[in-house]
This record gives sequence, structure tokens and C-alpha cells, in this order.
Amino acid sequence: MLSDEQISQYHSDGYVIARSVIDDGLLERLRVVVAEMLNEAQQLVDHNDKFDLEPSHTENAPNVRRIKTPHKWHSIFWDLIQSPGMISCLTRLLGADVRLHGSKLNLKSAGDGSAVEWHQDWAFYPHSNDHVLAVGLMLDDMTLENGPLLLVPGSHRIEKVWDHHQDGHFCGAISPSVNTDIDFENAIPCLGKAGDCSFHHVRLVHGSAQNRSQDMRRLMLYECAAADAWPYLKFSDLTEFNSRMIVGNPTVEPRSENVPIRMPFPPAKKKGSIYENQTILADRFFK
Ligand SMILES: O=C(O)CCC(=O)C(=O)O
Repeated sequence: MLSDEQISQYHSDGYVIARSVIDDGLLERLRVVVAEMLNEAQQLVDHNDKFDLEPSHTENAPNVRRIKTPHKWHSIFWDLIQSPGMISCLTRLLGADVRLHGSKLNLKSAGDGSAVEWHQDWAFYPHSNDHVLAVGLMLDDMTLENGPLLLVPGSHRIEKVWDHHQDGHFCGAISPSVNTDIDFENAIPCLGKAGDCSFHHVRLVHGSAQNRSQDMRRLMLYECAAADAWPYLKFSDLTEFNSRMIVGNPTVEPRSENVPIRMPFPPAKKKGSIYENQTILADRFFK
């Protein structure tokens, strides 16, 4: 699925896009499952452990911006990440043994979907080494208008965790006016067709603007790690940890590398999701 040239691009730019990783049949099944899941949010009045809601959400006009940890709710999310095309890409990028760290399905409703401020995923989930990436499976075509991922090429190679704090608390976002060393203006939009997948390095600076199109934008994100990249946070149970192996074998011998770490503490004042965390950022890039 990925050529040698694409693997080199991943290492130098910090991302790569693989085309047609998921076929139309599986994609259509996924869309049906997602629609069924969203029906459950009809009567919700507040975020819960499954759904994160847009500020405009009401009981009668549901507007969900994230399905949290979808792999816990339906087996199709495992079918996708363990499909042959995905396994081929993941093992080329991370090695033979790959574990799922987490997952989320981000939805941006037509003309209204929330922006995500600039951040590095690494600021949320540092590991013992940085053989960690996020897969972005496009459920819809990604266009300049509908708020695609925006990636700052090469930012993962700077070997730095930018400050994601505001007023002394983690807020999950990088202040654009303070961190003028990041080339936000030359960020690359991650465009593609439904079924295409982006793979971005865990330290790559990225964000995304509001959805200004007339259609919903759905992006399924899987956080994947080499099995020997052990998380500094949220480890509790070895059986559960190992049950998230996507391919290959688990290990109790972490590979420890000299990687920059900045812990997300003191914790965010607004907890729940990145959207909530980021509301306390004083200067927002995506107005
Ligand atoms: O949905 C998006 O466009 C960006 C999401 C993202 O970067 C995240 O949830 O960490």
C-alpha cells in the first residue's frame, strides 16, 4: 500500500496519505453503523462517555462532534484497523507489532463543525519512544472547505513538545502568538477521497478549521503505537492493554528512547475532550 518513497516522505514530512485503503463495501457498512450510533444521541442533554456534543446541540437538534473510543462500542472499528490495507501500512511504518492506544470519530456538521486548535498528540499521550502515529480514515471526501486536517510538515523532527498550557493548566492547544517558531501558514491540508487514510507522526503539529461546506465531514482517528512504546499515562491493566494489539505480539520490555516529554499536568480545567480542553486557550488561531 505504501511505496518506499511514501515511507521516506512519512519520515521527513511526518505524514503520508495512502489512497483507497478501505473499499466501498466496508466504508458503506461503517457509515450505516455511525448513523445508528448517532441516533442514540437524540435525547442527550450533555456530553457522556460515548458522545461529545457541539455547543449548538439540543435534544431536538442533535449535533455530535465526536464519538469517543468507537472501538469499544462496535466491532466494525476493529475490522477496519485490522483490514489488510491498514495492517500493511501500519507494519511498514511502526514494525511488526502494533497496539491500539485509542480511537475517536470526529464529526464536523455542515457549516458548523468545531475547529481543532494546533496541537501535538504527543502532548496528550507521551510514550517511552515515539514510534506512535495517528491514522485518519476519511469517511467523506476531504476538501479545502470542509475542515480537513492541516499538518505542519517536518514539525515532528524539531524534537520539541511545545507548551500546551494556559494559565498553568494543560489546555491541549499551542498558543499561536507565543509560539511564533511554528510555520502555521505553510501547513498542508490533508485532502483525499473517502476510503483514503492519512498517517501522521505523534509529534507532528496539526489542527483543523471549521467546516464551511454544506456537507458533514467525518474522520475516524486511530492512535497506534509500536508494541514496545509504553504510555506514560493511563496504564492500568495488562490484559486490557494487550487486548488492544492490532497485529503481532505484545511485550513487557519497553524500548526507552531519548525523546522530549512534557507532561499534561496540572490537568485541563475543562475535561472531557480536546474540544473542551481547548476552550481556555486565550488566543485562538481558528476564529
Ligand atoms: O478532526 C480533526 O480535524 C482534527 C482532530 C485532531 O487532531 C484530534 O482530535 O486530535
